[in-house]
Amino acid sequence: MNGSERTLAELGWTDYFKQQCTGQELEDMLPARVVSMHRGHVVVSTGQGEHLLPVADKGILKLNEQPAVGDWVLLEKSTMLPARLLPRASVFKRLAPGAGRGVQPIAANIDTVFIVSSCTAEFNLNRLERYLCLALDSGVEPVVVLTKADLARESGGDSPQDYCRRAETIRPGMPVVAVNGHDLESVKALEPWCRPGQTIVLLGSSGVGKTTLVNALKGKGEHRTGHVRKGDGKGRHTTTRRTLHVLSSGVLLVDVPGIRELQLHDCRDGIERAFADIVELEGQCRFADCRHENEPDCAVGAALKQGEVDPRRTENYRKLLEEADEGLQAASGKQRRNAARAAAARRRGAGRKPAKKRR
Ligand SMILES: Nc1nc2c(ncn2[C@@H]2O[C@H](COP(=O)(O)OP(=O)(O)OP(=O)(O)O)[C@@H](O)[C@H]2O)c(=O)[nH]1
Ligand SMILES: [Mg+2]
Ligand SMILES: [Zn+2]
Repeated sequence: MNGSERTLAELGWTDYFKQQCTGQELEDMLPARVVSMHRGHVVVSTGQGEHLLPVADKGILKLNEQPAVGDWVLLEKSTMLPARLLPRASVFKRLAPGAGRGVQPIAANIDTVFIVSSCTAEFNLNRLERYLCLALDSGVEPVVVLTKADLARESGGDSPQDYCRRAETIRPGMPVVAVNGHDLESVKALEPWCRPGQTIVLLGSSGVGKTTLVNALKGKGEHRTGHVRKGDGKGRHTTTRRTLHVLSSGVLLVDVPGIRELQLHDCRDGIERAFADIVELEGQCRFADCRHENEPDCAVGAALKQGEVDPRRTENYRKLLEEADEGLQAASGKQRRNAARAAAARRRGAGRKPAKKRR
């Protein structure tokens, strides 16, 4: 945050959040948005100023849930202590790395996700699909932003347009934009999504140029970025905490440190959306537990033979499903039950058939 005053609407407050509050709460409490997370505290903004809320051993003081950047909390006007975290319109989660392996919220109440990759050797369709599943699981449509368009020709001879065309194959109709993060004119291509009050999260590997993009969208270079290493086009890891930036244009950007190990949690819904064509074919296989290897009447196998589906996508779909199932098992018993219950409720809500047996 720049320190200047904002209205709640400028911070992304909408009727969706207001409707979650009782009349009494609207009188006695102040809504505040989580703008950054630190080791011992979180920083929230009411628009009039920023407040530091200490984090207790288990979650923030009294709060019902662990907050994430972008969350809205209600602060008691008399004490300025947090009372309640408001239900989220959307949340991006991942399986926490290392021991414990709980599901960790990355950012909340997001309108658009920029999946950031680059026109360099880092570009990888399987990785883009991984982010796509995560985005679709939270119900938010992604935009793929390919940075370092100026370096495209250096690493392999493909043009930025070639990179865009390859990225477009992972989801028909998904916007894909190539930019040079150092060129403010080029970054203007992202304006259609950067509307006032809209919250955008930037997800992508370390060094792809997320912070550089935030700076370019701000129109100035005030946040530290790393240097591109010669040879592999990678940058050095510099962003160390998730931060919500409120730009003068009114857009809210969440810069996330490069996610080295983006492990899928139980985002089976997102995977099924990202690979809807393959899921549909699977429904036509003779056996419900078909592995699409050599089984008779295998619709996926037939489509592969006809060249109608990409073998890489089919293989990545299978791998991501397996990983999500492992993620589900790795999460603690309570989280596992909650995730399964929420997924079942979502499926019921969408009027869909029950999920097929897990393989
Ligand atoms: N040539 C070129 N360099 C870029 C571009 N975008 C970013 N860079 C450089 O790439 C390096 C890494 O950029 P950052 O913005 O720090 O990357 P990041 O994604 O924020 O990285 P983390 O904070 O580690 O997640 C920096 O040296 C940038 O100057 C671009 O479009 N073209
Ligand atoms: Mg960064
Ligand atoms: Zn099959």
